[in-house]
Amino acid sequence: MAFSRITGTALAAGLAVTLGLGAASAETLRLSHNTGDTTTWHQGAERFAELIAERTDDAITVRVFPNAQLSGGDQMRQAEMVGRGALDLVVTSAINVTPLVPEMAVFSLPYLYGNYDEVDATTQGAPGEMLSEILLDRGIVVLAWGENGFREVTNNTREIRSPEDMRGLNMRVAGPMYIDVMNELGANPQQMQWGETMSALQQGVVDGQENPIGAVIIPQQVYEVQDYLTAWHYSYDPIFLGISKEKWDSYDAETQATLRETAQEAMAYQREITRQGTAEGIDFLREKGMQVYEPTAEELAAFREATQPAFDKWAERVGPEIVGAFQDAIVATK
Ligand code: X2X
Repeated sequence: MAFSRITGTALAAGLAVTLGLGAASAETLRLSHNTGDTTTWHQGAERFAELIAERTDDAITVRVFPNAQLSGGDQMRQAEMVGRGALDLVVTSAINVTPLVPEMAVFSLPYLYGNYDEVDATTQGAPGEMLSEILLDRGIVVLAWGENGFREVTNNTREIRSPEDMRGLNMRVAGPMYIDVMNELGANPQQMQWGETMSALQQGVVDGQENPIGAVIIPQQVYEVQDYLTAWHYSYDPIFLGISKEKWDSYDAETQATLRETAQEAMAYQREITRQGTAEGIDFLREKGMQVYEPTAEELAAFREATQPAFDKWAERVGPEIVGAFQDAIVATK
């Protein structure tokens, strides 16, 4: 008798939890991102989780899932899942969204940006808003823009100083625009999940890859499996913290404001630690035994020229209105 009473109580308590009948009607949102738990993406997401729990008295808590595990390891699928409400929150980079929203390629057009001021004039200004509006049409509310960073090339075959040095290298790339860029350079690009890239590099399935120093190369220890890095700054990649529109619309204006402000703060922190890690990164990588090459202005101009056809092709896909808005904002910083 006593046994069944206890069982009954436990069952009732279990049911209350399952149905979300707790006093504070707390909810846990799932946040997916597609890098490991050592990256600045993860740190930014965790900062958001900490602050949002604090500011809502645990009414909203966020659980962060790294390595695209909620989308079966498919980093491109996350945005689409958030768009239809199958995921609550996402932190991902622009290139991952280009299959769903080709306009997102604007940020990563080869050699669009020369420095961080130019980046900030777009991601933190009206040009970024243009992309946020397009994402909203796909069911994703962008809460804040963060940073993956300027993507630098690494490989195990030779030091890269000129476009010719890229010829014949088997390169892992993240997304469709980089396939075109690598083809222009005479390399053999292969699109691959980030989650499969480290072992592909280790086993020599590919010779090289490209990623930002502070956000990915250092925290994911790419230097352990790659000998050469060239800081060619060929393409910038922002990240964003987004929430499904379905979830967003379920909140009142005050909760929405808290979510937005908190995301802005978390991504500002994420940009700061990413830039810091990048600034200290080249020395660190040399200490770890990597051969790091920093091209001259002339050498950079040669890479820019060689990748111009990919710029033109993707600028056309993005459309002149958006590309023009980005270029105007960049010129205005000079
Ligand atoms: O897959 C990559 O290279 C990464 C982690 O940088 C992106 O998500 C684009």
